[in-house]
Amino acid sequence: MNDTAFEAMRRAVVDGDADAAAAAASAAIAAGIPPLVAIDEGFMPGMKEVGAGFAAGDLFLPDMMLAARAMQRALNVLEPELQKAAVERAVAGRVVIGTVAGDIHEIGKNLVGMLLSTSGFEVHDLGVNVSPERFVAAVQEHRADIVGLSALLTTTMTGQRTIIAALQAAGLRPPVKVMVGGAPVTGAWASEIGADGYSEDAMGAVELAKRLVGAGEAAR
Ligand code: B12
Repeated sequence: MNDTAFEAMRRAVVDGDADAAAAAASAAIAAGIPPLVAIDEGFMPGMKEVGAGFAAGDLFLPDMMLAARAMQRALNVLEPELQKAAVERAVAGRVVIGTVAGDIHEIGKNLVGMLLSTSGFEVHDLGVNVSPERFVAAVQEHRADIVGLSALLTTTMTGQRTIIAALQAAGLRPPVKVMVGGAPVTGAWASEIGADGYSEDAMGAVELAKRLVGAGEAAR
């Protein structure tokens, strides 16, 4: 039964059909499928397929745009379910998150922000195409514990290094921790640029953020 539901989710993203994606997300909720399972096993495979099709030259930019719109609609439907799972608790930490300059990919960043927020973090999402100066100003304004930097392009991931340097130059590092992510980002890259951590997905990002806040407190 779930296989049919996951297939409908995958199909909706591949077809770039936002209405079908929203309907598949609602159906998942009605069937009691946990939202994160729907995302990982239903919608994400569709997104990966579209990315691979684009890389192979079988799909084009408009296909990726429609797929992204469909996935975002599904996330919007699932978000209240994720919120329901959240419990009221003291703020776990303050996070400033954004996609680096030159990069407009936002779905992964949105998902990470959403899960951090349902896990008790105060999240300030700066959006996409964010300059190093804006990151620095937001960290100061919100007294952030952690900065999350998303980059989906091999050409923009170098922006993560620039932002770390800008935070350093502003005298914010340490204590502010930096976590990085996005499809081309790896643990090795995170170490190379002096980030405090990397995660390949949103659940991992939450665990990482908790660890980083714990480490920050221990050092104080
Ligand atoms: C959708 C999409 C788009 C959409 C984005 C729309 C939107 N509103 O976000 C549009 C159409 C705009 C787009 C444009 C382009 N794209 Co595009 N896109 C994609 C696609 C298909 C899916 C990305 C996505 O949303 N995935 C779903 C989310 C949930 O996954 P995610 O982003 O990876 O995020 C997860 C993790 O990475 C991690 N994570 C993400 N951020 C963070 C941050 C932190 C702090 C942490 C800890 C973790 C973390 O957690 C997330 C949740 O699990 C990918 C293919 C792929 N496999 O990634 C190509 C892809 C990223 N795009 C690609 C390219 C080439 C482009 C363009 C240059 C195309 C062009 N010729 O114009 C432009 C660039 C535009 C720009 N300047 O940014 C290439 C990149 C190649 C490369 N190595 O650099 C890819 C890999 C496709 C491919 N296989 O060729 N794209």
